[in-house]
Amino acid sequence: MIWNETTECMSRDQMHHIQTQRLKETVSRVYQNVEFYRKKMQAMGIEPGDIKDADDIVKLPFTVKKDLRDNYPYGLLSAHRSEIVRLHASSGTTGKPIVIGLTRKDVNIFAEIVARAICSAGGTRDDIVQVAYGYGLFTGGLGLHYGAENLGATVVPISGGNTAKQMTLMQDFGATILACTPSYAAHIAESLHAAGVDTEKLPLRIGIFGAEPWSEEMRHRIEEGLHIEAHDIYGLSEVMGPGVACSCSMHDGLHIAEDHFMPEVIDPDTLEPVKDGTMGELVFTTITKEGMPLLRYRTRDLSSLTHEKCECGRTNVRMSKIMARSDDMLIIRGVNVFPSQVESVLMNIPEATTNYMLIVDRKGTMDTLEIQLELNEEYMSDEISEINRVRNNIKQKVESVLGISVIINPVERKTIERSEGKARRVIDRRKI
Ligand code: DLL
Repeated sequence: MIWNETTECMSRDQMHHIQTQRLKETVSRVYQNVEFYRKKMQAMGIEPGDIKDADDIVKLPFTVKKDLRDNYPYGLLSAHRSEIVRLHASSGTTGKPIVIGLTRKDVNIFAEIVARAICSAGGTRDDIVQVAYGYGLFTGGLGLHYGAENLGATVVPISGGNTAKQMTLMQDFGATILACTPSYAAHIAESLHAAGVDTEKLPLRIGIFGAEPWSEEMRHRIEEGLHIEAHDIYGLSEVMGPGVACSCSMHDGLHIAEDHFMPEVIDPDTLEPVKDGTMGELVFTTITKEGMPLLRYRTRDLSSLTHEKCECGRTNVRMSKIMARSDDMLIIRGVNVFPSQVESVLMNIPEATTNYMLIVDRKGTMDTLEIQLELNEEYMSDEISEINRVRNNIKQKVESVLGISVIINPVERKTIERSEGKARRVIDRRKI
């Protein structure tokens, strides 16, 4: 089922027309109301009148996270404070948090795009949605909550954590959809199995997972563990929150709600847009937001776009699954390594559980990469030779993909920290 056929299945010409109109309105709005953008545009010698078509987006200035920090908390608001009905914030790893203000119209659009996303994942008003994303300043909990209510489904607003209660309520209330981070879904699956619950007998049928990178191989693991179909939902607080894009039944990329968020993919070095199919940095311009519209916001997420036809019937552009952020890249002995590459290999190895951690260190002048990994009990052996066989097999597979030597360290069960939200999969001791 498609939630909003008019906007999700329109022709490219119609979409272009709508985007042109909305982009012009947004540019005028921020030029008028936000000093930061007015100054930036003046410095570039452009005025709102120069934006005549959606393709003119390339003339506009970029926005980066630092701009949000520098204007903390209300500097980028484009609506009067009294028009703002909700604030969200994201702490990030360093410095001041960033704050996002939504007007009533923004909040309604947020609920619209999440309803679309749940629907494209196969959800209907008959579903019971267990929202195990964190509620609060994070957009995950409230985002899924209002989207599911808008769809007309039954929401269980349990928030993240308290896994024992998650398991009890999941069974008692008969949840059919689980919404949380993929790492938390893996943890819930593991906990259900450990408690002897037969997940095949649960009514749970769909997972709506996102907020962190996860490989296709991890998706299959979670699908097997929970006996569900798992979908990928993408978004970021600065742009709105979850629902900026979501996978459909084809599982071949994520449809972007491009009538609200115009995407571009750029080469992060030259800042020039790249062609469809080419990986680069994802950039969004919000074209309907009132509270805090952003022009050409650089997400740091790496993806590519495709306008190819999708069998699901939606015509909205698709972005490829985000496997990494440019800031996630580790440089180990001069070689670029993305943690997701390691995950893809590990999740194809039957002996590996979903619990792993990468530890990067420096011994003398030499970088080292250790992979701590919990192995499946059925493969755990007291025989040193058997553990060595498994370790060597994993080592060989990971090294052939990464091209650098790694240390595989099978650890005791339950030694690796479990995630209830966004997982931490890398410890880089070189920075400590
Ligand atoms: O994580 C919003 C969200 C909540 C998305 C729930 C999906 C589900 P932030 O905390 O601002 O917002 O973090 C945004 O998380 O720039 C990506 O790097 C990453 N991210 C979000 N969704 C995905 C995904 C929320 N499906 C940042 N795959 C983004 C990979 C994702 N990375």
